[in-house]
Amino acid sequence: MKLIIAVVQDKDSNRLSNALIKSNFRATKLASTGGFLKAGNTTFMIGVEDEKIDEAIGVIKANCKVRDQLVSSVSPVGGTTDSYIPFPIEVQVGGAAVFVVPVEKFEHF
Ligand code: 2BA
Ligand code: 2BA
Repeated sequence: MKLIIAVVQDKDSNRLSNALIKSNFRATKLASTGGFLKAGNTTFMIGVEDEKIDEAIGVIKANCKVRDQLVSSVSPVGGTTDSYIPFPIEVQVGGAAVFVVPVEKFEHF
């Protein structure tokens, strides 16, 4: 068995939940926060039998979109650190960051 940990955008989380149920995958959703954007995202923990890993990742891929997002950043004016002006930068937020980790033991009672 493996545990899939998938960080996805909040906008995709309901669609992904429904798709996982439809494909008969069990999952747990955790509210999380991106370290860089400091905005909410959703982390799915999906316990899956080894032979179903690719299918589960396929469901994630099909339901999570890449999006561009503007972030306000600050930069020193004129190279000094005396004054800062905010300016927008665009980052591409991925559809999902997916980790697959081995599960030593799974008990369910
Ligand atoms: P839920 O996903 O809210 O599921 C609550 C209960 O609903 C489940 O109890 C199960 O009896 C039923 N259920 C879930 N998915 C189903 C489906 N596709 N078809 C029919 N019935 C379904 P438990 O199996 O005892 O799970 C309790 C909670 O533990 C789950 O809450 C979920 O948050 C977590 N969980 C269970 N198995 C998991 C797994 N393989 N990976 C990740 N989280 C899991
Ligand atoms: P955030 O940390 O809020 O990052 C959002 C997006 O900002 C990232 O999208 C990336 O395009 C950009 N970004 C992040 N750190 C950056 C940096 N130091 N410099 C420039 N741009 C940066 P994704 O890479 O698709 O990541 C989306 C979310 O997935 C992340 O939200 C984070 O919560 C999670 N994530 C991504 N890689 C991870 C990793 N290696 N470990 C744990 N979580 C990860």
